[in-house]
Amino acid sequence: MISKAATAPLACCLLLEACADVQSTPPMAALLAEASLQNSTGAPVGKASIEQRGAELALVVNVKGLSPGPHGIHLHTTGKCEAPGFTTAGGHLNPTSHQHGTMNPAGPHLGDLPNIVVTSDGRGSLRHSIAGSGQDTLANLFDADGTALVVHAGPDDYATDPSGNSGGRIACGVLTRMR
Ligand SMILES: [Cu+2]
Ligand SMILES: [Zn+2]
Repeated sequence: MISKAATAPLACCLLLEACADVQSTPPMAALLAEASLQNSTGAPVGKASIEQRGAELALVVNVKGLSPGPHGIHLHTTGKCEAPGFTTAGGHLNPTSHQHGTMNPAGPHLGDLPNIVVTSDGRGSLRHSIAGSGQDTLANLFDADGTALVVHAGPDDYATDPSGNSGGRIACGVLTRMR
């Protein structure tokens, strides 16, 4: 027969374990911002969003109707997308005055992202954690002139300043803050 004294620590232990499980469940993702991407003729080619999960800010991108292969994609300094060239979006978001690219010893820009890979059906997706602490990054993303997400014709080499030699701008979307 098991005494009460022996079962009590067991029950206590189970209870603690249950609590630990609850605490280790990731917090709910909150939708912070959205962007609708358009190509050089103004046609819709996908969507992007920024989700906050605890201290993590994640950029989620889904594109369609683009040419297959890897494409450079970045956060640019100005939330203005004027087709066809999208030069109104400015350069890469770069509040710390670094050079371009994760493989550049003097890089990267805050706005630098891994290439988005488009498959033969013209679709591609990307999920990437944006560097830096949540509050600083939010302040940089949603400054007075906003931020745009820009997709390029070719792949980013992650090293060549100022834009990774990724070619022309083929799609653009303005990030709009939701909350
Ligand atoms: Cu770019
Ligand atoms: Zn860059």
